[in-house]
Amino acid sequence: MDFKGSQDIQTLKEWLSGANRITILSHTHPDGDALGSSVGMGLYLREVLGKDAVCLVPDPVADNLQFILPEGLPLMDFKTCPDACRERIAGSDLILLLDGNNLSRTEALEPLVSASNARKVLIDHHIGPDREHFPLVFSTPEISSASELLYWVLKALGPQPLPLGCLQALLTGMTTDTNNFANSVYPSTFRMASEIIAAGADRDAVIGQLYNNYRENRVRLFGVMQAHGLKLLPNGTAYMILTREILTRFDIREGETEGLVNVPLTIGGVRLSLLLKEDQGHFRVSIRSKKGTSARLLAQEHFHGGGHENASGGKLYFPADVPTPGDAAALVEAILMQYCR
Ligand SMILES: [Mn+2]
Repeated sequence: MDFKGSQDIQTLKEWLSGANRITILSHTHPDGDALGSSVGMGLYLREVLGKDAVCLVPDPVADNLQFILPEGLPLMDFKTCPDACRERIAGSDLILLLDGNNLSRTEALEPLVSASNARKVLIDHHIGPDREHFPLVFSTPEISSASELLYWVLKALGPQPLPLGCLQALLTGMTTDTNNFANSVYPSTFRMASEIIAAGADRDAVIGQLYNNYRENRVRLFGVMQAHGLKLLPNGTAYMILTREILTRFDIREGETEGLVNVPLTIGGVRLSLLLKEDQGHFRVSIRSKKGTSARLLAQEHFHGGGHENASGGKLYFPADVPTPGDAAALVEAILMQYCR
């Protein structure tokens, strides 16, 4: 993963030096990789290049990921301050999208970004990069995360060493997308981690914040779902439905169900796991699979979504896809039974 000497790096360097107001975007419901890469980029732009850099996300940052956000790097979210976000996007001379392959992943921000005259750069690891909106694209699907891709891009941009806060954010983003080195790990991923830890990043702190800092309610919800909510189908697929009722009963906050969809895959013989989470007018759908079964195709074909081969997501709308939330289980079972024969 060496971008040194590449024409795209040269172009990025020129665009960065010619820009002052730079806005870093990522996708809706920003996860650890979206935030880790955004923060890594933001700190690089501020501390190394001295730019007016701001991170901008479509939705508020989940409480359990707040620790990624450093002081001194502004982050705005569109739900909380739409007018300021509109102004910021309109007044930017460079816009970067991280951890999203398509401008549509920013949902409500899409028309604002489309209308802006800023130069636009995409840095992402999902297949099918949006070259229509982004004339400059760094897209590598054979990599752990947007955070890792950005690490190699920033290394090529230089100068070395990169600020420690930037490295720490990238390490955090990569750790969440690989589920702590469990999936999507490449030789370059270990090299990145090794270099960052050697540079002084605190991996114990990252692990402590990500995996040993949950609220009791979240742990109890996982127990209840595993005992009573998990449905196993005879074709090696599994699903769980988080209804509004159970989310309310356990006082579950944004981000706190992260990881639940992976649990059924720990069972031998289960090759695909699906989680439905009730939202306003739709279910958010998360899908994880083992090698050889495509989570991406299932999301594309049945849930208006997409993603990675073994980790994808989408939506199930009511009443468009399913008459009422209560009918979702039957529909999902039929889809899963037909999908994995
Ligand atoms: Mn990612």
